[in-house]
Amino acid sequence: MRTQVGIVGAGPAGLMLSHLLHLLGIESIVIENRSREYCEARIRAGLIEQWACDLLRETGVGARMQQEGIYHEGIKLRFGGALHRIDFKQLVGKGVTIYGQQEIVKDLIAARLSAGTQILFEVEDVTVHDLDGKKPKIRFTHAGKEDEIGCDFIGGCDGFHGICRPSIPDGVLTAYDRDYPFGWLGILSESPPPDDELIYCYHERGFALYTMRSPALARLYFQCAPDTDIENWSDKRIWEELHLRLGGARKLAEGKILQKGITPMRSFVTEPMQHGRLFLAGDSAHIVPPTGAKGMNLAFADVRVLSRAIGEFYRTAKSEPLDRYSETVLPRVWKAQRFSWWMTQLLHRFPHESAFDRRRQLAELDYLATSRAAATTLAENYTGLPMA
Ligand code: RFL
Ligand code: PHB
Repeated sequence: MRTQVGIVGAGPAGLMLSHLLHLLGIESIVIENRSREYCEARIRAGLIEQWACDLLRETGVGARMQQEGIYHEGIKLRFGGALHRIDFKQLVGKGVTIYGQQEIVKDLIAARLSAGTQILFEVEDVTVHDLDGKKPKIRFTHAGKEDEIGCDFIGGCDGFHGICRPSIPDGVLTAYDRDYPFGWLGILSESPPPDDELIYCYHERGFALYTMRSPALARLYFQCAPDTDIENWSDKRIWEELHLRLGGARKLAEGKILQKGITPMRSFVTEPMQHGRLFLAGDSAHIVPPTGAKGMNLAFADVRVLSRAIGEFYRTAKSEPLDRYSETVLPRVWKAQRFSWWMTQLLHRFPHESAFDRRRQLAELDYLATSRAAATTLAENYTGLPMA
């Protein structure tokens, strides 16, 4: 098989890269080690920054998001027994949209397939080769047969546990990371969300987040120990914990728990995000803790830059924008890292914190609730910094 850009991974990064390249008249093939059903059912992100909604709409894959997404003009912070609203609209004139990542994945897969792009699901034994030369290759097994894609460029969009980043020779990449001493236990419940906006809850028992997927589907998370075994959390125990953390601010309707899981919390960046003709995008190059809701948005920001740089290469034969890919995207990556870390340290309980640390967190929350300058900083970052 031969194509212009071989893409490893059919998550938001890989699918959006293929989509944007198609709009520039550039061919790609996407390979994915999971099944289509698995990719379309994997529950993850929910919150999309305004520029990313515009990108989906402007590139013709936003129709269902426009219909079914829930637009939010603010969020609520809960601490000290009260709710405090941060009004994004008033502060920065922007908002965010709640629309499940798996719905975006469904919309992107449908668009790719209807345009005739090949997506090979359930591939195995993926390896990448000749990254330093002009004709890199991807080898894999599909339907029991060994196969190879010869291409001009490889999009390494295979997430944090993928094979692309580890295929870059030793000594090229520098990793910057931080693990957090907690995880999030998340559920999807057939029940109305407690509020029509997201509530970020600071609580003695640990952080909780109340979000949603629709007026009848709540998505609820709470901070848990990093080694928590989901088997030890019966539905009854989960609801008890959620009631305790919401602490009477809102009535929390219980419903059937459709899905539950634990998310580890990590900050990670690799620099550079490229080697030869392999370009990393999305979670394969960086991970943020979900508190700032930035991961999928960053994946879209990366591939927006990468697709344009590849477009420029085919249009003018200039490789300079591709050479500068990491340099171009990393400032945004690091600002999202900073914001995600800041939201995380502000709202969670840490094992070795002191009474001083708790007082400092409360003072910062109070500052956010009472200072227009502080709230504007939160609103500007949360709704998405301007795109270059
Ligand atoms: P993905 O989504 O992990 O996709 C990578 C794809 O590559 C496949 N793959 C391979 N394919 C072929 N060969 C191999 N060897 C392969 N190895 C892996 C995988 O099966 C997969 O299909 O990475 P991508 O595309 O970079 O997208 C990143 C986002 O998924 C991630 O950043 C977000 O989900 C993060 N995130 C959030 N981001 C937001 O922007 N807003 C949010 O509100 C938000 N909330 C969240 C989140 C992530 C969460 N969890 C579960 C980690 C909430 C949670 C709880
Ligand atoms: C979600 O809706 O899943 C979501 C929203 C905001 C976050 C994290 C997750 O910060």
